[in-house]
Amino acid sequence: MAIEKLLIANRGEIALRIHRACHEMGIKTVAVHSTADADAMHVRLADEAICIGPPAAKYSYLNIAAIISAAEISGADAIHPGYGFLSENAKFAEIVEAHGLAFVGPKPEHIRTMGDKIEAKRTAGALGLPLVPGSDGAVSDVEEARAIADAAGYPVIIKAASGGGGRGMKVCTSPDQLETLMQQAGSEAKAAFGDATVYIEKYLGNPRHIEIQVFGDGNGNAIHLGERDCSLQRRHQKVLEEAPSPVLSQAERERIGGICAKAMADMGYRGAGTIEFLWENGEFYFIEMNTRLQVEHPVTEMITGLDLVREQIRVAEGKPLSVNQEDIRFTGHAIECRINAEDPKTFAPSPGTVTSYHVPGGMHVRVDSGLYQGYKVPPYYDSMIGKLIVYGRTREGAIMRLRRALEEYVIEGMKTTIPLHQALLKDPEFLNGDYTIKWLEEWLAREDGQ
Ligand code: MV4
Repeated sequence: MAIEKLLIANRGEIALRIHRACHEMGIKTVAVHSTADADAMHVRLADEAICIGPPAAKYSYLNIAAIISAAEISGADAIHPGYGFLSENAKFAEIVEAHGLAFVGPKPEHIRTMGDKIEAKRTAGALGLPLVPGSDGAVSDVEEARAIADAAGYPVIIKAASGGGGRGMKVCTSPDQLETLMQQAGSEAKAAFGDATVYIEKYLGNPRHIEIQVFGDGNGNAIHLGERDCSLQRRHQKVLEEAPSPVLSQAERERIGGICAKAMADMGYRGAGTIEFLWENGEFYFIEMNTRLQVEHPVTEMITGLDLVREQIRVAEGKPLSVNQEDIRFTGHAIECRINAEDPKTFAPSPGTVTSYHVPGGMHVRVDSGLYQGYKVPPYYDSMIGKLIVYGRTREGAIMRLRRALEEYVIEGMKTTIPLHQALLKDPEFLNGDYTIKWLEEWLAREDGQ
């Protein structure tokens, strides 16, 4: 099935990213937007635009009936969900397909499986991915929990089956806290997700977060596109990502990548996916899989030369992947800075009108952003207003280029996290690639004290 018109069920920079891939493929686009986004760049560029509701996402970007209606009225034959919003909603994917539309994403059953963290872990284990030691599934009984924790060794972490993004986790350092923390985790999970189910893992104290980009054609063929190091996070929000990871050798990349690609081939996975691991002392431990295109996908695009959105659309059309594993070469180094409309010290949101604007350019510099002079950043959504991605032949070269690009970047009318990135790029430990998931928050606390 050839896609001729695609509806973009998202907003901001990713909506623009999807629009660009479509127009490069000769595909017409339909933007759907809330009343707050009528002036967005992707709405202006799209071939058609349909207002689907008020600012609150619940009534617009999460409004399945309104989005399906917009697809029917405009005659779109596919829907791309982007990231966030409905991108990992299995029910939405089913409804899209039931209306005879192509869902630019994985099969609904795979979205559902990976959305349940216990099912995801069981599936990953059966497919041969290395797991964090811990419970085999849900744990409800305290005696069972004790036996599992004793076997894994303290500290352990209690996680919500319906959790993710770091919500509903409890670290337990000794047996006498186990019962209390299990109950707390269970009731917090119930309140947050409507599901009290929890499971237990050995707690890794100081790992890196390394994720593998995978791609499947839905017919048993799959490839990996290497890793991204996303260890630099604050409160489970990524701040800066890079590819390749400063700690992996080509042999280690091929080994874990090969395991992931084989797993995706065996399950008949379709589209883009990211397999998240914690990495400690040279070992990978699966934690979760994301069944969507991720914010940080451009760093992978820069080191592989592959257009991931184009590839997603191709497989949604039923075409094979445009490349084989042997065609993929990892060249150079890419780094992405997430630019948020936030105070760079307190991280308080800072929406406003862009009064002065200049984006960096030049060789190997990419800016994915819907901003323009005069644009008013609405206060209702995520504070990320753009991404600056640079490429260099080496990590050092990429860092030099990133400093130069950040120097050129002018966004006036609101506070942004540009100064935070400039400070980070001076830190000797960052420059050495010497950081873990705890490093950024400790660095911020130190910076705060100075
Ligand atoms: C862990 C962990 C340590 N040990 N699991 C946080 C979000 C969710 N995706 C999984 N998370 C973690 N799981 C075990 N067994 C530490 C974290 C974690 C973390 C992971 C990735 C990136 C940043 C993080 C920040 C705090 C905790």
